[in-house]
Amino acid sequence: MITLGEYIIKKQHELPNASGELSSLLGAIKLATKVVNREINKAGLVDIIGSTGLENVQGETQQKLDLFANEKFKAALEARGEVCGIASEEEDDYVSFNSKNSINSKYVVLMDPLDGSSNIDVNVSVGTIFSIYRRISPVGEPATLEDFLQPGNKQVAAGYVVYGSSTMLVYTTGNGVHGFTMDPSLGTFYLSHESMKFPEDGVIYSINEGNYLKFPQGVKKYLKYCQEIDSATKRPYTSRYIGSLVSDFHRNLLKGGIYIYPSTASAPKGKLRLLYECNPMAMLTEQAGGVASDGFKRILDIPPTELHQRVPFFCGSKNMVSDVEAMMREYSSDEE
Ligand code: P6P
Repeated sequence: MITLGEYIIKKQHELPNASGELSSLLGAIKLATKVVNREINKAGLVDIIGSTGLENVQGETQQKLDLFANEKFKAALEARGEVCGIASEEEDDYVSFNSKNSINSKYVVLMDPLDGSSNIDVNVSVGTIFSIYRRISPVGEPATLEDFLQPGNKQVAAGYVVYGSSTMLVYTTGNGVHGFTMDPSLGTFYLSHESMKFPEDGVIYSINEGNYLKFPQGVKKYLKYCQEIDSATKRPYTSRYIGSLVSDFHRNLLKGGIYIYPSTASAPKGKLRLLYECNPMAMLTEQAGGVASDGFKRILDIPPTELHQRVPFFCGSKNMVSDVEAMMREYSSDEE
């Protein structure tokens, strides 16, 4: 049984310019995860469920736990002094850390501190998503917007925490995807899933079919393909969607499957955010042998233009993504 901290140190030599800062940064995320996990596990007993009555920059109602999680991750990252700034779903703009330690650090973190948080009140799994880049702006100066508007292929690390039947932290530094399960009696993460891989094929599809009438033609065709009866290709597939990206992703990573949040007539760019949802999940996907695209092109190559920009998101088992991409191409002319 090796702990997350021991594993990070053991693998540190594999990191580019391995000087310990990234290891320390991952340690700060681990610490904040434990604090957030404790509150989530007793959410029904304390005044922390429900909404704040406030809205984030996306116009979405902020849950009390959204803000709690955001503050805990922000504080842990600033205190550790390895990060010069963060961007978050819960922050209108990026936040530059200007303490002496932080301003001289090399990294920035982008995060969705509590994804799927509307599920908290009904006791359904939620998650944290994080993405780590090396800063572009000069060390010793405040972080700038360009530090955060980097394409996903520049990430040095990415990961998620799933607060489910057990609490797991899954991350990559570009050398495979590794999962750690928390022992709640000790509050310690232990390696439980080393070198996680997306099965090339799967029989699970995750999408909000309530939006069917608003989907692009290629997605409609793919859904009908999933539902056809053909034992040779193990169809009909199984529909599994719980409204929490991290949980749907995690199940599909373990069992094989595809997660789709496409553009719709009412949301032409889709719903998920490129910088702190799609890019980190895409890095994990590719490191696990899967594919992540916007239906046409690689997520990690999309050049960001703004912090909270949205993109359509197709990710998971490579043969499943390949199938839907073929239908997206075949029917894309119908949409023009
Ligand atoms: P819908 C949660 O708000 C989230 O960002 C993802 O975690 C989840 O998969 C999706 O949105 C759910 O969106 O429109 O289906 O409720």
